[in-house]
Amino acid sequence: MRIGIVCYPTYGGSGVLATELGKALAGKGHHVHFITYQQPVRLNVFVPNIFYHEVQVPTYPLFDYPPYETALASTLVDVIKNNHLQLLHVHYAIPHASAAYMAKKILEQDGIDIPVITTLHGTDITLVGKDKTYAPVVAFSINQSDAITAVSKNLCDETFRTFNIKKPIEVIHNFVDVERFARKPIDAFKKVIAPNGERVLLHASNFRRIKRVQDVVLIFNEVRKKIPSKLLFVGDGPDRPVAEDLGRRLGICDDIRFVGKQEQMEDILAIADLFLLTSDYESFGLAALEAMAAGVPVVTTNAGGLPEVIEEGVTGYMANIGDVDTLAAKAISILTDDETLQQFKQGASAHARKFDIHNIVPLYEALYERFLEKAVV
Ligand code: GMT
Repeated sequence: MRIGIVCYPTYGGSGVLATELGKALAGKGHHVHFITYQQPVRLNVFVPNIFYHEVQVPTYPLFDYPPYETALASTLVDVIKNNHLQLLHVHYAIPHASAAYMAKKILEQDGIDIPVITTLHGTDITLVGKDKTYAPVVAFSINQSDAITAVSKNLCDETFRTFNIKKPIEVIHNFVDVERFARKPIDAFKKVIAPNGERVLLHASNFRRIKRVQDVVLIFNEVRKKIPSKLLFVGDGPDRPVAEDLGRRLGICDDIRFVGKQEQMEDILAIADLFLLTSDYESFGLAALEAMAAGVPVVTTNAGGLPEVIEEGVTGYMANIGDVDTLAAKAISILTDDETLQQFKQGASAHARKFDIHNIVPLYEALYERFLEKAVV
């Protein structure tokens, strides 16, 4: 198949998922064309049947806001036509679903019918998408998609609750390449982070308000009172100063390390003992799944789709949003003795296999195949 993928190229989960999907499809022999404004961060390999088309957004003194959506739609028309793409898969509704709709309509004039699949990832529905400045366009363009998928049952339900969607939404859970994440720890790295064999707690995100990174610091503060431990923050974003300030105020910043945006998550996860995710909402929580695949138990809120990913008492524990005391107590119960920690580590990696790339990618392929006969070859 010749497939176009549109996504955000940044560190966010939707871009990661879209890129990993494209790489997996290419590995199965499909031709995959990424169309976005920057090389996706996880697209860091050369593969002959992966193509990258950069969307250029020319500026003009008149534009306070260069029209990315128009540039994307025009690039889509060009790429689809000249590479004879058979299907377009867009990740994150805003503005990808509406740009895809525009491209589809333009191509119709040339007798080209390109099926559009829109995958909803979370905040495109639950936060940004439902803002009334975007909502009518989001609802319309989702409804115009030939197929809609959501990364969790929770997100599917939220979408129906939020918008008047007139089509079925298929749930295809996010996936992880379990083999890739099952790494041995790099001893030298572990020694730098935890020189005296302390437990390593980890949080990775884009530090947006929704992640409640202050709760991560508060949980860590409780854990380190009982268990020698270090906290590693991966990623960056608006609330990083919030976490830093709180760490300073609590006098624990010597035990907290911010390592910024990192590509080699598997190496970082390999030295971790516990992953913390304290979000107000997660449609799925891909970061938690990647942690589990690396054999790292998770303590998370029970928000959104997280209960679809975490097996309570086996891969870790969940508690209510903001219930720092319970989350800390759960973390301590996992980390106190080696035997318990080992059990949770095994539970986490075993459960992650249910979401292995080899189980989920065929679901997307089967969905694509349903539209193949419609596509222009
Ligand atoms: O979590 C983020 O802030 C990034 C965001 C994105 O759109 O890139 O992630 C969303 O999509 C991921 C992949 O499907 C999900 O695993 C995340 O749970 C979801 N984030 C939210 O719902 C807040």
